[in-house]
Amino acid sequence: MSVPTSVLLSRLSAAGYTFFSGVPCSHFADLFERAAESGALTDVPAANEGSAVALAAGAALSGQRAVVALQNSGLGHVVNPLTSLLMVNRIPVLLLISVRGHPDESADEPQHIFMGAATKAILDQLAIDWDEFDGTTSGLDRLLVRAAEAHRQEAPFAVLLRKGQLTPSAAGATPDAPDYPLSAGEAIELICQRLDPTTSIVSTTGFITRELFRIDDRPENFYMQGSLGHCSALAAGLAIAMPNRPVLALDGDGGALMHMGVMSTIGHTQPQNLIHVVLDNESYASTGGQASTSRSSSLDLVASACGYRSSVRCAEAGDILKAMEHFATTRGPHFLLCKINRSHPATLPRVTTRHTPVGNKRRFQDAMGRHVLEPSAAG
Ligand SMILES: Cc1ncc(C[n+]2csc(CCOP(=O)(O)OP(=O)(O)O)c2C)c(N)n1
Repeated sequence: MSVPTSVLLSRLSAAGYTFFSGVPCSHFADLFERAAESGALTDVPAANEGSAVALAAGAALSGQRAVVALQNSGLGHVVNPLTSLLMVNRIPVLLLISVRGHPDESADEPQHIFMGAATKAILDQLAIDWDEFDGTTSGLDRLLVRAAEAHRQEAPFAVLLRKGQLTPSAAGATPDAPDYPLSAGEAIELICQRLDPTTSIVSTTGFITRELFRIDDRPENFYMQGSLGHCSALAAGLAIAMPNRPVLALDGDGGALMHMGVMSTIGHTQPQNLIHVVLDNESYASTGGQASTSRSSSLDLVASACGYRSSVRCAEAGDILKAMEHFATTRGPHFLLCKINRSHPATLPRVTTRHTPVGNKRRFQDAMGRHVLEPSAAG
């Protein structure tokens, strides 16, 4: 059972909510697009879920009712502002949490298993009142009454949603797709063409990892599904620990924005063997193409300002090749911002069709000739 996004938004607005923030999940159908065009809600796109809660708390302090939509993977970002901001100051906010890896559903991708099993227990542990949405309009109304009661006690309330419980609204535009010439796949092919073959590639969550897997599934690839936003930090840790091995972080704009502070760490620590690539389609393509905020930011200038030794912005094949050739002969850290369009093949293979996460990790460590721990029999 499901309700159209438009019904959810009109019920939220009837219940007095005027402020909306969050980070998309593919289970939210067109919620973010419709919230952005809704005249009744102030829509504020957040770089990560913790910021979304703080933004909502700011609106709540002004007397507005605020909603934050997030995937349960974002609960990790949210625990700090939930506990040390909302709970301690008694600031009411409504959380709409899409539950990936729900224990009652068929198996989800591995990165969702632990959080899927722990979501309700975490909310219980934090003493946050919550309930599951049953996919009906009357069920939604009941939950909003419960949320209003919680808010009267100056407390947050969480609604847990499952896959398919929201259906896209018939009307409404999708955000403008950027019309840069290259797709993510084409940009990855060009980058791989000019790469030292020993380069360790760390790829970010979502379609970018699946594209790399489709194009060149090599042992030197570490597919980082999950932990969105931490791709460049993991790559930097590897580069710092293994200064003689070239390392490339294959990041997205959503992932890079999520923890942009790591760019300062990279500039500060100067791993000379690190190339940080951001494939910037100005959106979260993996969850449905919702707009990110990268269109109004210049990540290449951020990299320069943070102290990367070189930073290049490009959108054309020739410029990518030229930048990669320059990076191969000079000291890093290097930054490459590739402005790309949003197209992908109709079907993208999943890494899990060939590798378990642990299998991928072992193959990657073998390729580097490193085994930090003796592998156990499992996995
Ligand atoms: C903490 C967290 N929040 C949200 C998600 C859901 N999610 C998975 S991929 C993705 C989009 C990432 O966007 P970007 O880095 O720009 O790459 P693109 O999808 O555009 O290739 C999102 C929001 C997640 N996995 N983890």
